[in-house]
Amino acid sequence: MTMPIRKAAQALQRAQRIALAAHINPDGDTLGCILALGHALRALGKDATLLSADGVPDIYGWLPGAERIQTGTERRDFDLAVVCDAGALERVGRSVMPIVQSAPMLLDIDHHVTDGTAFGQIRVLDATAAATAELVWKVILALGRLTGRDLATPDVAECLMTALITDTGSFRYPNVTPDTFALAARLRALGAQPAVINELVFENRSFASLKLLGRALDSLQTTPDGQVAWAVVTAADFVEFAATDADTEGIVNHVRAVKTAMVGILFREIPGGKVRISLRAREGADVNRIANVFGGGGHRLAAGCSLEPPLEEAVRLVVAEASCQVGS
Ligand SMILES: [Mn+2]
Repeated sequence: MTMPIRKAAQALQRAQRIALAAHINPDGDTLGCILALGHALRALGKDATLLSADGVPDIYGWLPGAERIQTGTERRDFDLAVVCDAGALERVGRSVMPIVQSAPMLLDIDHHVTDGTAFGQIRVLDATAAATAELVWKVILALGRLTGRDLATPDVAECLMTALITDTGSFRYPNVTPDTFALAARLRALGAQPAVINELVFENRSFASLKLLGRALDSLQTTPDGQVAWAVVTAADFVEFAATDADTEGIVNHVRAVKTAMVGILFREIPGGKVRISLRAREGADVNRIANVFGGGGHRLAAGCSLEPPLEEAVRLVVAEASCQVGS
């Protein structure tokens, strides 16, 4: 057991009132992590408050305990706050920030590369973990050893398996390690069912999201050498299907799937707002560098930025920068 994991488990054991916070635009990893910790803490008779400033997206509404997640609370009596998968403290969101900051002790559990944005008195950080769930699992095991309780329940397993599946693209991304599969095997043995989770998360889409996917693919274009592929969702598309930006989740992966594409880009013209841009790269390209040019950021293989309208100008600028960077 590493030092930070022991310290984290001790802090959880000592605390009675604990706030657990997800990041904004919550994904399966951040939600799976706070829910798994919540189950473990409740099993120990502790008062666990689960917070997600942006609520719970429909595709995660079935997760055990998801109905208990709150967007905020007036309470400021927590003796410990835990933030999972956030990258930076601000990413808990404006409504949750004062709650987390009111706690005398803060625990940061994360697999994001945190150059200067790590926070809290206790930090369980490991950039080699495919999902923050791998670290939360170790903390839960350590807490179980400290308290003499078996906290590895089927509910914990289902939440953490969902985190692994969503953060690894169903074990398809380069972040997957032997440790990821070892944990997946443990969770499967505890009853988590990857087939069911995959169906609930990936085949549980809104009508609008599939119509938007159709519109986006219809707009698909590439540079003459095929190395940069892009697609657009217009403000008119959003209005026609009464869709929100959340309905465009995952479309960019279809854009990057073009055989010749090193970089895939999805442009969304948000009605009355900015043009939001998601970028995905294949191994060998770096979309973080492209996003940085426009004031955005992310990782080498996945990044984002936003530009002022008009859409056509945003497309022209970003595609030009991308094709310049991939050398086409
Ligand atoms: Mn994550």
